Amino acid sequence: MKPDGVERRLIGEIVGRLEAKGLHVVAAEFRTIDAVTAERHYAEHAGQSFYIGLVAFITRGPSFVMVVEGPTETWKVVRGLIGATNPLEAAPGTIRGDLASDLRENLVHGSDSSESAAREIANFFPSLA
Ligand code: FUP
Repeated sequence: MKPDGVERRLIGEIVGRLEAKGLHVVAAEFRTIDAVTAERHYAEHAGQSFYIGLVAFITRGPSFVMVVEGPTETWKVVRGLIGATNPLEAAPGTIRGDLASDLRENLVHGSDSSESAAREIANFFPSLA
């Protein structure tokens, strides 16, 4: 969960949606993401016009970083709950569709494949990798 989610007091709402779906939070920390971790996480976007603003946003205050587990293809289940990247295109019923309206400040990140999940868990929770 990104800093906007924490600032807007949506930790309970968003974790509640993950848990209601049957997923388990197996690691979590309230943490201000440092620039090195943020730049590693968003390396694929380096050079894009929105990159500097994105890194500034994600490091501006505490995030609620989590690892969640489910029976199978958890990354896909989480992406379904989150909705489309652009909240204006996210379906009602999804986290972004219901709760967000800004492309940058879209509340949550979710890994987009099991390979990304492994890489991102190693970046944010090296002790679990
Ligand atoms: P997602 O996989 O949904 O997290 O989205 P992307 O990896 O494509 O983009 C990462 C983040 O960059 C998005 F959550 C929002 C932000 N972004 C912008 O701010 N502007 C853009 O034009 C595209 C993405």
